Amino acid sequence: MTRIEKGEMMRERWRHSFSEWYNEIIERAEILDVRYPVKGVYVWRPYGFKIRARVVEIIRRILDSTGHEEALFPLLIPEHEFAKEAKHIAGFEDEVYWVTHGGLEPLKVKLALRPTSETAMYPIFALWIRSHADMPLKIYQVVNTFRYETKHTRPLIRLREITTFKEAHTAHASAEEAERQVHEAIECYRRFFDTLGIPYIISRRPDWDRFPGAEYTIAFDTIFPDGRTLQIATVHNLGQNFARTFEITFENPQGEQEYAYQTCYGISDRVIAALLALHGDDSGLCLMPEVAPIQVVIVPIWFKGRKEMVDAEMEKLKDELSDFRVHVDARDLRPGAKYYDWELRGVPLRVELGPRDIERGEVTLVRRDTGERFSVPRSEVKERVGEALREIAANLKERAWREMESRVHEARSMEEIRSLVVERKGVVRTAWCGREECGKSMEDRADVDILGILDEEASGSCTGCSARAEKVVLMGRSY
Ligand code: PR8
Repeated sequence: MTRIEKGEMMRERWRHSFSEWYNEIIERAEILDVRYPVKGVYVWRPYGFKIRARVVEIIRRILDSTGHEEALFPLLIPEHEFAKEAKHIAGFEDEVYWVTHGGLEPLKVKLALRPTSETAMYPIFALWIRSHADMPLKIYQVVNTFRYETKHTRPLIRLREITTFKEAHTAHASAEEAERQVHEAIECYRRFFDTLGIPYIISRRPDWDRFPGAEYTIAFDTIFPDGRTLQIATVHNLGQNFARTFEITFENPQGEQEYAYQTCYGISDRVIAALLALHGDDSGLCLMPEVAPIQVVIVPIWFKGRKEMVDAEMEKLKDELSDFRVHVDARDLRPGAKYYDWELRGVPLRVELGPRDIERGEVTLVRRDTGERFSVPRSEVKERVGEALREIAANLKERAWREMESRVHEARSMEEIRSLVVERKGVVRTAWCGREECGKSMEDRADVDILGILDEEASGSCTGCSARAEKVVLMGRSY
């Protein structure tokens, strides 16, 4: 049996009862406690929190190395600032939580819990930016935000308290610079998702689906095993819209006052949802080594009378593997019970050490992603563990891309759109004339959304109206 076949055999339930699998894993692998008594709000448990910390570390590293600076703005936004940008408020008003009282006293100015921080940051950007020399300004923060979601809430996917909102906001002296920033942001997110082995499709949202107040929105979507897409990152070119509202002006080299050009881009807990969901199987999570709280678990195989010898060897082995995040499972349990636990939690590599291994001068390694079990010489253990972890990361990434790509189909008629998305649980690429009216009618007729416009040349005729096709669009059903 090939490695691929072996891996696939372990993904029956994951594939066919994905939603059930996901909800169960989040709890059983101790990622979140979902019993908190507020809808759409969950508790991070220590194991999940460690994964989260590593994911956040990766995006911080990428942003810091590209000249972004981390800051921290307040959670509360006064109503008069929040309401300034008309389209923004129109887009968010039914999702905002309001603080109306301080103790028993009604507040004179209502305060919004940030659903996103444009209206918290930009009045301050207006104070910071004076001349073109103050730009580019590239600020980010990692905070919680609140959105009163009315659609079905789901752990990490659709939250009312988004606990891991990484938002970046930039200001530039020209439209070209802002445009270049959009590309830099896309590159940052590519690197981020590539590190996490999360496959993605990049598209431009149709105009009716762009971020409230933006000129245009570029989105990253991934596809879950149930065929639904999940938006995992967005990059927005804000043009001068917010700058006009918040009076963010600068003196250009000619000595004239101009409005700044802005972009903003964000990711959320959804990235962690994708990380867990896409790399799992029927036994539980399969964590990417880069973010696994435990990369290698050592399980001793004790035989009567040989426990001391195994324990002594195990200590030595642990020291030899100190470059990795190693955990020794010395609990008084059967090895099988321990295997089960660590498989559920997605530890990438297991090392088994028993008297026989010791006599032979070997250790046994077991890969979480493929279930492969093999012996390696004790003298090479450090190199072989490193090698196995690299192979696991590469395999998880490759198999996630393969799985996602297998769900994308070409559709040439309305019937095909419907059947490929609804029955085959996929996502389709199809031709579109570019007219909003026709796009919306395609969505209605197929009961499938236009997710985005792909950066590709269109040919032939529009699937919706038979006029000349101008664009290739991605259609599917999303979370
Ligand atoms: C902005 N402003 O806000 P965006 N639960 C989990 N994740 C979510 C939820 C939710 N309820 N809603 C959105 N997201 C801009 C850019 C600052 C940063 C995730 O953009 O509204 C989605 O992955 O598009 C989305 O792409 C990201 O937050 C940013 O939200």
